[in-house]
Order: sequence, then structure tokens, then C-alpha cells
Amino acid sequence: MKITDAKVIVTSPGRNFVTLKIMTDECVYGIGDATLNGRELAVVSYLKDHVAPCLIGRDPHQIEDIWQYLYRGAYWRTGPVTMAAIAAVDTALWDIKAKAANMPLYQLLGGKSRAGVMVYGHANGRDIDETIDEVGKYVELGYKAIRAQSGIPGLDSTYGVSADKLFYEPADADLPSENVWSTTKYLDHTPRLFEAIRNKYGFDPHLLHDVHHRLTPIEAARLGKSLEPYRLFWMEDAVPAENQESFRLIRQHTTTPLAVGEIFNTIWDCRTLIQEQLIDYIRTTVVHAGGITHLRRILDFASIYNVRSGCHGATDLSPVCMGASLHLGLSAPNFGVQEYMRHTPETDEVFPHAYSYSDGYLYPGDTPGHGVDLDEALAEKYPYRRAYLPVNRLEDGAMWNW
Ligand code: EZ4
Ligand code: CO
Repeated sequence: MKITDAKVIVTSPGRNFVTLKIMTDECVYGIGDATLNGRELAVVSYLKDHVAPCLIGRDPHQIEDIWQYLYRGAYWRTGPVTMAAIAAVDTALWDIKAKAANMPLYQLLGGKSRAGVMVYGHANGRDIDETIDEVGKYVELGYKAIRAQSGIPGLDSTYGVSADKLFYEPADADLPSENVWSTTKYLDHTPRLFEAIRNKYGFDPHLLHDVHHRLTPIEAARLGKSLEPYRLFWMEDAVPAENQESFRLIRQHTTTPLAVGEIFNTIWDCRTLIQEQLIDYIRTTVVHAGGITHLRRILDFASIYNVRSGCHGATDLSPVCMGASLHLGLSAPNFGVQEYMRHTPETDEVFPHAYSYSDGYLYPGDTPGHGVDLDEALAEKYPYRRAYLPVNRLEDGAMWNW
């Protein structure tokens, strides 16, 4: 088999997605997600100008060799643009291999380790009462795990709180909108939120919370301790993780489980975190961590240190990424939980997919490949629109992490 073409498709059915479609001389094609929220066109250029020409004529079955060729061969390693481009190629090649074998992808990854993939949904509200109501809606939908975020008294807007309750979309403007942040207000408010949720719903649903990189290590330690009575499933992205050692301090102080990694690109970004067992869940995902080949390497490494997966699954990761992630989640022995932010009906229509939700779990389906396709004619109707994530400032105007 030979690769004959590699096409990059940009579409915006409500939000931007970049998709790579690899064609072969045997009528089998594969698709991979290459979306990097707010920096989409950089990956488009990387793929079109620098990767596609190197793929033509290669054997698509040589997945590992092509991965190494693109990673080592570029000389310039890692980074979100490079790794999203490599991920798209890798995902498309696994799709081709599984279609050629006439098997769902999870079979090629070793078969099922479980019946379905537990997912968590996003409950959020402007205040504690509204968030409690939203948690109730997810309980009714059968979710076993629910992330809870609430607006903070005295702050106009904060991460995780959306106007549309089912479809959270943080990339909300043509130029970055500005948020204001106060760690003091947040640290006082958040334990009250979880106390109220536990009072109402008891300890049955798993509860998760995303700090979104806003604290220092000692502040994260304090939050983790103050949340211990409410037994969270995890506290996510408590601090930025450029310094992996930061987690040593958090870990020494709290038994609240820790998750991090949605913006990591390689196994080296999480090496210390995993090897020193400083975290419980690794959130790297197919599209931003080099595809199935590299994410599987991370998960295998994590498995020997009792770290489980908790793959990122926000709306900016396309249904193609979700499909691939579900096959890996179904097969990985150390799967933990999968984030599931629902895509809009427009997005689902552009990306017909075999996966389905039922009673708290997602199932990848048994279609050969990863089970997600792209309707190119429909995709063309939704041209790219620039959209950026917000930025964050402290109350004195200084830039902070969003
Ligand atoms: O802000 O994917 O856990 N989920 C998240 C997401 C991220 C977006 C950024 O593009 O943190 O909502
Ligand atoms: Co997050």
C-alpha cells in the first residue's frame, strides 16, 4: 500500500477544527485530528507545507517508522504545533491499518480491557445554587462522574462557567476577551461549592474540579486539603507544570488525587510527575501528545507507576480525537476516566461517528478503523473563523494564567 495524498481540511461548524485525510492507492483512507485551539493555522501550514510532501509514496502500515521519521527527522522536537501535526498523521495511519484489517481500532491495540469508557461531564453555574442544579441534570443523564465549576462572588467571569449549559466553548471571541482573577476569592469559595454538592447528592457521584493552572504550589496544597472532606475524584491542573517538581510540594500536603497534562506534548513533559508518583491521572490526549503511538507509550509508562489515564476531551478536540481516544481507553489496562464535553449537533453532523453515550459510558462502536469520518461537502459550508481563548489578569491588571 502507498500513500497517494494528504489533504488538510479546515472547517468551523460552530468552532474551528483541522483534520488530516490521508489517501492510499488501495481506496482506503484515514483521518486524524490536528486542531490546536487558537493556533489552528500554524498546524495547517506545518502539515501542508512540511509534512504532506514527505508522506507521498510511503507505506502507511509503517506507523512507528513514520512517527520516528517526523519526530526525529525534523531536528526541531516537541511543541504543540509539531506534536499535533504528528498526531494527525499517526491517527490517520492507525485508522487506515484498522480499516485494512477490517477491525475496530481497539482490536489492534490488544482488544477490550473493559466494556465501556467512563466519562465525566461538565456541570457549571454562575453561583453555587445554579451549579447544584446542573450537577442534578448530569446525575439524571446517568453520569457517574461530574466536573463542577462555579462563578465566584466578586468576579465577573471565570473559567468553566458558560452561557450555554450543554456546550461549553471557551474560545469566545475574534480577539482574546479579558477575565479578572482573584486567588483569595476563589480559595474561599470553592470548598463551599463542594460542601453544598455533597450535602445535596451524597458521596455517590464522582466529583472533579479544574483549577486551570491558577494557583501556586502552596495555594494548591491548601485547596487540596480543604477539599479532602468532599473526596474529589481529582483536582486538575492545580498549578502550571513547567516545573514538574512543583507537584512534590502539593503531594506532601494533600490526599486529594491530582490530575494534570492536557497541554503536555510528550512523555518527557510528564516523566518526573509519573516516575515520582506525584500525580494520579495523566491528561495527555491523542491530538496534543503525538497520536495513538505516543499516547500509548505514555500510558504504558504510567501504568507501572499506578498512574491512570484521564484524557482531555474538551470541545476543541474534534470527534476524530474522541473516537481515537475511546479505542485507546477501551484497551488500556490503566484507563481512568475520559472527559466528555458534548459537541454541537452541527459538529456531529460534519463528523459522523460510531461512538455513542449510554448511562455514564461512551462506547467506540465496532466500525473498522476509529469509527469517525468527515463529511467534506458539509465541512466546506463552514469556513474558518478566527477565535481565541480569553486571557486572565489579576485585580491590579497584571497578566495571569487563564
Ligand atoms: O480550557 O480545551 O479540562 N478542560 C479544559 C478545557 C480547556 C480548553 C482549551 O482549549 O481545561 O476547557
Ligand atoms: Co482542564
